[in-house]
Amino acid sequence: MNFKRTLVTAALPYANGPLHIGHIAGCYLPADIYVRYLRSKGEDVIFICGSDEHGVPITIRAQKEGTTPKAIVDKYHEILKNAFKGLNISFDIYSRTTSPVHYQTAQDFFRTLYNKNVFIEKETEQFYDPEANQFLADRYIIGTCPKCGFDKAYGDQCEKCGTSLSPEELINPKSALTNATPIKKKTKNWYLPLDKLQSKIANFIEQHKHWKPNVYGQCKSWLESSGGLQARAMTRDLNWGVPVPPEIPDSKGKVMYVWFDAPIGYISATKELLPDKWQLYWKSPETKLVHFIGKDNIVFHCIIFPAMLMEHGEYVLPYDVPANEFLNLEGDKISTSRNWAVWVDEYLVDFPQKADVLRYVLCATMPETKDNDFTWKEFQTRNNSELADILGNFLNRVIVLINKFYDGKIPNAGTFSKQDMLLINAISEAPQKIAEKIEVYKFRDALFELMQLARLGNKYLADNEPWKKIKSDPELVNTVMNLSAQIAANLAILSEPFMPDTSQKIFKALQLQPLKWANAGSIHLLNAGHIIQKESLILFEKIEDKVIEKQLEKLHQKKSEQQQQNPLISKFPLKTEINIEDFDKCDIRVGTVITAEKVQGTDKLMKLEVDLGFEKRTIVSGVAHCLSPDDLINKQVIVLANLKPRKIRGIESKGMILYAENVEGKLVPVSPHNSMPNGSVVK
Ligand code: B3M
Ligand code: ZN
Repeated sequence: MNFKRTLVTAALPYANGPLHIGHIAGCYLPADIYVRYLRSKGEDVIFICGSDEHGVPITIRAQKEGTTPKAIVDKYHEILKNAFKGLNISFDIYSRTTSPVHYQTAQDFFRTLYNKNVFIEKETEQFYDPEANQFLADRYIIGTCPKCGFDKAYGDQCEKCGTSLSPEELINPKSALTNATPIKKKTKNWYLPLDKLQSKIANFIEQHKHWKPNVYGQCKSWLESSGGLQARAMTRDLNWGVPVPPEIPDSKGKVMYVWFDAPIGYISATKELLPDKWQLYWKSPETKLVHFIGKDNIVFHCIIFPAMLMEHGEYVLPYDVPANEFLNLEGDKISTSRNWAVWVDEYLVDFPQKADVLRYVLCATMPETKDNDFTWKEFQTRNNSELADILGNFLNRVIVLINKFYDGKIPNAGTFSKQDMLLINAISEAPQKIAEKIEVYKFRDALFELMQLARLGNKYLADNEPWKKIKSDPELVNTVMNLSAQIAANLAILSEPFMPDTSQKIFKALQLQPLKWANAGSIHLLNAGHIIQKESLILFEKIEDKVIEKQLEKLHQKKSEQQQQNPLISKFPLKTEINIEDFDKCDIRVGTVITAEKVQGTDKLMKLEVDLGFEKRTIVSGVAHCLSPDDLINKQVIVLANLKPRKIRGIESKGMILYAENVEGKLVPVSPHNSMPNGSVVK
């Protein structure tokens, strides 16, 4: 395929929270490196992004903070935009899906599909809040989780045990809006019949075998999942979203499903950027459309959005969808709700002028083929022993030595030795080596190749020791310093996609106008006699241990603050870690309560007789204020059987029965899920 231009999109982040390093490594940084590289090559490329401002989580956040969805998205749109800017993510436009252009574009799109009879209309019963007079999204229904008993589970998921739920499964469901008991009410919605489009989509996927294996594999498994693709509702009964075009019958109160309007946001943003030329990018087969996303967005970009585009008929389809896996943090999954994250806006405050360090480290640890881990220790090591010791050190030596030996003037190169020729060859090959990797989205390898050039430069200086030979062999030193300066200029060009600030600083130190990719590979970028900057060039300062320790402290402190907000954790703080050996010392068994009676003259004590299979035991439990003997008699319980016997109110208690306790102090005996022989061990 011969493409004339590239349209690069990066997933539109939800405007309901700030950006963390996982977002950057997963999607925005690879996209930015790719785009900067294409720009440097002089290709026709545009880079599109914006805030995704619809969806139920935004309305929930608004409700929690006692404000409007509009106020939430306004706030986070600015935060997101500034974070991207601070990291030099070079979108040509960072738009938003509440823009008028977007409403119009999304409505036109919907209208076209509607008029082409693409949708099927379906009437279903949905939960409805009779007090608020509105339908309730699954997230808006709160009740008790049937799996774990958590009483604030959402209609789509229990955040306590992670089970995904449907609102029907909740025990005692209530509306999050008014606390009313929801009723079922009929409603009509428009569905995209993915089932009917299955073979068309399968065909499309088959034509894209070049996709990264993780992406292609996920698509295949969706297509092959039992029953194949299912029709999906593209509208919702909500009051936050792009309204379904009003002329469509029964459209009142309906908005588009957020995953319908969001990808259309790519088109709207292009329109906003290029009101006269946007069609060139979206409606020409000569456009290479590339979506950068995280792995949780694959189905939407590889199946649903292409299906929408195909059915619409006027637009190009994605050529590639290079999705990354997830980045973890210090061995644990990044989580907004647990505040386990490194937030970009905070990083930019704590590490001013160090956007490139984060870009470098995130690129080097990018989760390209599998999940990967970010640690602050590695951040420090990569900064100190790679950026500072290799790249920074080489460039500073070049600047300092040229000033010292030649008063800042680039010397003439003399005749080249065999080693020089090898070096010249390596310089000429470097741009292609890096380019090849970038073009197949292997950004870590590309970065490695870039650093190889700096390593080579360092080695060249170390081997030739110009600081020793300047008197004895000035001829040789002239050549060495000329070529070293040429490497520096090459590094300025080739580092630009990865570390744009650094690239600029090198150009400035060399007193060169920025050059482009096509210039790289040459050893004639700096003419003899050209004058460079006088001052030394400190590109990267070492990061000290205490700086890293502070970040780690901050991370753990935030997490524990978050946990403290959980009433159970503040009432019962987590105990210190134990070994499996510690646990193994406990002999825990299943038993059945035979008799139970309150101990006379006490409020809390209950005397129980428990059958452990091999013997019967008397055990005293402090539960009489919560439980009656009938709650226990004939019930199976769990007993800590090797607890040293102790006398309680004159009764010898041999062991301890295990109970679960909640914040209010309510106690419930723990028992095996299914009946088990008495004496069975718990481990
Ligand atoms: N806002 C999901 C996400 O941030 C979503 C991406 C939309 S891309 C069109 O995971
Ligand atoms: Zn649960």
